[in-house]
Amino acid sequence: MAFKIIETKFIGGYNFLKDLPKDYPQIALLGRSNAGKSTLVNRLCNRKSLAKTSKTPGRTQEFNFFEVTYKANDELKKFHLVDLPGFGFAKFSKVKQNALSKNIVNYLTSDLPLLGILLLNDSRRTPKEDEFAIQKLCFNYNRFLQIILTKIDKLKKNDIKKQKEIISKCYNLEADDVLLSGNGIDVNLIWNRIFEAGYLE
Ligand SMILES: Nc1nc2c(ncn2[C@@H]2O[C@H](COP(=O)(O)OP(=O)(O)O)[C@@H](O)[C@H]2O)c(=O)[nH]1
Ligand SMILES: [Mg+2]
Repeated sequence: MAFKIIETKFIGGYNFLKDLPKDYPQIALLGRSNAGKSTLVNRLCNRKSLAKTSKTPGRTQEFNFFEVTYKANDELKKFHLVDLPGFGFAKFSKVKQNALSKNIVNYLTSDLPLLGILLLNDSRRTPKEDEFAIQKLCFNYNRFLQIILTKIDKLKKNDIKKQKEIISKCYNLEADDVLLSGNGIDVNLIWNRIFEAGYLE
């Protein structure tokens, strides 16, 4: 489908599910703390610092909403990109970690207009229980799930294919099912996959 991103803007950060906007369809970025979620929001929106990135893991604890206006079939439409809090941040107390995971699970299983999840996986790490739990939830709740390997520029050329194969296998997927993100990687491949999935029209 032909589409064009017209405008992107930050709407707000929210702590409680009850406060989340529900006026437009949502696509959420999910992944371990420091996986590169906010960086990918900026790449997708072609902006330097729309979403705050950080070298210190565990900074984003809010649900950050970005409004994306796009043109498809000569019509202007909108959806929300949602930068979710990172999970599995070891420095948080167990109580805080549990509260954050609960918030994420409640969101994934809510009746909000959540069309799909981009699950970010650092390309140097294999997925663990948390990632598999999210994959299973998405399957059970019929949410479109796209795995994205991040920080590809940190890998040697020869290791990219290898990591793609190893990590996709962990998720029980084919190597080409997973997409890549990193400095110098064309972000349009991710946009294409989102629009191809047919949830946004
Ligand atoms: N080299 C490289 N660094 C990245 C990439 N994506 C994120 N980072 C860095 O990883 C750190 C965490 O990124 P951030 O987007 O804040 O992760 P988040 O916690 O998942 O939102 C920051 O220092 C980023 O600059 C990437 O594709 N390549
Ligand atoms: Mg972040």
